[in-house]
Amino acid sequence: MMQNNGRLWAEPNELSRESPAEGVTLLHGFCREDAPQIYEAIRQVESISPFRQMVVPGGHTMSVAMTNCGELGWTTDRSGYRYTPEDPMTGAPWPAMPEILLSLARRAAAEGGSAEFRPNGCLINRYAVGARLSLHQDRNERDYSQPIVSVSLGLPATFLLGTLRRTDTPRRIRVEHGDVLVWGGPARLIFHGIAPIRAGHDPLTGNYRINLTFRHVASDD
Ligand code: MD6
Ligand code: FE
Repeated sequence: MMQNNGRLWAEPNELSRESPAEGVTLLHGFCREDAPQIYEAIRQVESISPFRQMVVPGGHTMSVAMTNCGELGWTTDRSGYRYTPEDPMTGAPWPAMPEILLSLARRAAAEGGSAEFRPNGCLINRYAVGARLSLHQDRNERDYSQPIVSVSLGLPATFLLGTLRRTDTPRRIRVEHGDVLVWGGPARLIFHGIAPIRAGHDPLTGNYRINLTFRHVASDD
């Protein structure tokens, strides 16, 4: 491991941990070994609730394709953002969260200091080359006491790490295949996004980046 400007640079295939901001832990390579089985679980989910490009309230179609697993799934359409127990595309409940995903999320949260993480929703994002996610806050969960665990697979990306103010220039953090970000506490509501994905090929996912974000969503009852 080498020091470079105070940042730890991991050798390829080495595990390392960084804290790019208070409340954010980057576990580099945390799920790289399990990635094939994780990806297989995503394929199962996608066979029930396919990836689709959703429309935001302003009328624009997102470049990122999304699906969900778990009790509650995040969706958007012309009328707004919300969590629902059913997939609006199929009318059926979102697929259950596969055990391998639940266990990964809980182990990563514990590494990031949250031993009691109980995710009940997982948003799955699929980025083709050129797809991006503009700066946003994750605030539809209504319970901000638990972290978000965010898993990156396939093509690398530049994660835009902002602050609590939308107008601050975000920092750029590279996230790669097998990396896991644990995100909570003082960072829970910071603005963030993903810069346009650059062309490439990944042996597992082909021409895509896949991201899983596990959350605890407060239910209505
Ligand atoms: C992505 N992630 O990495 C999108 N949100 O594709 C997110 O929007 C995100 O990674 C909250 C916490 C962690 C995240
Ligand atoms: Fe987000």
